[in-house]
Amino acid sequence: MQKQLRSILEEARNQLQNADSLENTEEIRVKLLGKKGQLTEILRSMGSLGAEERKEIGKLANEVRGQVESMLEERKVQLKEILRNAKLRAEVIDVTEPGKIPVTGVKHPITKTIDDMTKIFMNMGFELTEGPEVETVFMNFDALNAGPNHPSRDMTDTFYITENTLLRTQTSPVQARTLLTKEPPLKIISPGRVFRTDTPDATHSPVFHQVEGLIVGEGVTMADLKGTLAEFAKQMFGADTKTKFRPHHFPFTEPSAEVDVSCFKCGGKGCRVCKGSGWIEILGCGMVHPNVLKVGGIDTEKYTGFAFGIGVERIAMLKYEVDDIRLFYENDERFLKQFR
Ligand code: 2NL
Repeated sequence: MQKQLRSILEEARNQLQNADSLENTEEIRVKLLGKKGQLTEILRSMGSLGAEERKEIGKLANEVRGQVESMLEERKVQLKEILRNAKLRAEVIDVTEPGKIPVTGVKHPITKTIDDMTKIFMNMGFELTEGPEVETVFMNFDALNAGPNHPSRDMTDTFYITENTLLRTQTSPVQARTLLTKEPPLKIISPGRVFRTDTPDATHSPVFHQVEGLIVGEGVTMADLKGTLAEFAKQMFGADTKTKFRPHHFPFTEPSAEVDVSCFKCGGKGCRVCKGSGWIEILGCGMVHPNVLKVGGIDTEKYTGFAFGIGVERIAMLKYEVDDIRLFYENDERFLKQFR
């Protein structure tokens, strides 16, 4: 038994040396000193011994227990220190290391242009409205006074899905929907993606973007139209920007006009951007045709309105001096990162 007790001591010493976690030391404690542990087994079998021997073995057993316990305690303290140091080492931060600049994306120039334009109109009190890209022929053409034989309806200009559905060729159907569902006064802006069967080249793309606006109210006049668009031009191209309204024709407005702005690059002297003319065409507009108001059940005696449509790519190409519209859709990083 003495031998056994000494071997417990020996075992404790060896095993504790190799223990590498607090769980490990606990396992060792249980194995040696626990309820079913080796030391306990010895104490239990002491019943068969004589009184003298029992006293001696008992004393030794208590000594062994005491030593094992203090060895356990010692190893635990050591291990705690070791583990703490390892943790600290793993968490070391070199504060002298230069910071890493996170690589972030940039807003696409088309998105940025839409956002800039939309913000200008929203600051004037226009409400943002959106609608479906797949539209009915009715909303895209009939409601907008494009008669049954209007050339824009042609299969060679419009992507038809079925006889009665198509990919919208403008964002005007969003406004036509508003005319049908809401009562004046209306003041809305509808940016979005539009589709035409154009073959891609430097200035054409079958998918492009528009920002359209519509106001309907009592006493809305051409003067409101001119004032609103002149203010937009100043905010978009600079405070010195002049505007020029040229008569034009659209089926959904009467009278209609195209708007030119003085060249923001050369101020009107003539340069590459304005192709020497000093003026740049930026949008189409007009007073809403009574037929369009009537479709929405609006009293044309009481209400008038104006509307406009701006091509986003055209504005972005002018502003950022991009000479090929296709660059906007290729998403070449070398192109995009210039807009940081
Ligand atoms: C252009 C011309 C224009 C409109 C769009 C519009 C919408 C309704 C009623 C009347 Cl609901 N008009 N939109 C009006 C005039 C011109 O766009 O050349 N856009 C690039």
